[in-house]
Amino acid sequence: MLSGRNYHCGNSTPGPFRRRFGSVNYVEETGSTNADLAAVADTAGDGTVLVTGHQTAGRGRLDRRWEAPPNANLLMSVLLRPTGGSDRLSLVTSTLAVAVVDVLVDLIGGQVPSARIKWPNDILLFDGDQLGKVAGILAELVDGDPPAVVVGLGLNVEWPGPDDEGPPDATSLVAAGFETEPGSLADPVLASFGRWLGVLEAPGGVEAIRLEHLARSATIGQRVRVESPTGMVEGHALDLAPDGALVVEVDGTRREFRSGDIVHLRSLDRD
Ligand code: BT5
Repeated sequence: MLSGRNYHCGNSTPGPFRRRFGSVNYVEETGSTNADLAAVADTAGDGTVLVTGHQTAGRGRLDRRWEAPPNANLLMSVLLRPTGGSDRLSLVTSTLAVAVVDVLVDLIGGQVPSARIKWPNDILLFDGDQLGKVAGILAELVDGDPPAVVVGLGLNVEWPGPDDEGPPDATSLVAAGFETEPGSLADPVLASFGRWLGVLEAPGGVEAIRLEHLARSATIGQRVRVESPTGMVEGHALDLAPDGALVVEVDGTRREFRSGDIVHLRSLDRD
């Protein structure tokens, strides 16, 4: 059982997609919302949501830390058992990234900055130049029959502000000039995520999400350095494979990367 109370995040988004998620559990503080949902994956239903005001052991990929002071940013995780086939599992990160970009585009309106996805799991803000990483996504597979995916989102709302020293290359909505609160973003994110999960799970959903990710990608078309478990290479980011892998042309050969970090070399060159 999840402890905590329900989180009142408004009813602004009626319709079937919002109902994909159960009640939104809220705890003031925890270690990691991803770890909490993974721990109850045996019994928790599809669409269980946990939001917290503060994580004492927020995690990124590869045991990295996800930082945020109390009550400044949106920190949430969702447990899912996607339908439509196991090929959907690896696309949950892309699906949430597409959903978050749409929420940010709505919030920002027609103005700069723009929000785009840096493969595989970052959301960046750009105003011509790169302003920084405004959100990170961590999807973790939990074994079981059927398996579950716990996907977590850290969205920088108030921190790091313009005068704060945050993690390298981090930015926030407030630093980019958008005064908003973490609590007001949970519901729009869930509504958007529910909508895009519906697309993922429908027939043709794998290709549909690939195309939506491509349309919001900051990475495709860039010269990139890929730091992967198999080493470091430089090349030209060409495409996304159906399972979300990054297709990079390296010395005339197409290679696919399913994990790793990338550096956008063109934006480095411009600095
Ligand atoms: C991520 O990892 O970007 C995934 C972050 C997922 C966080 C959410 S919060 C709710 C849920 N519960 C959890 O415990 N986690 C999820 P990665 O790509 O490995 O990036 C991690 C790196 O980003 C760190 O090593 C720092 O350099 C940097 N970083 C840490 N906190 C940051 C922040 N608030 N904003 C921007 N960058 C940050």
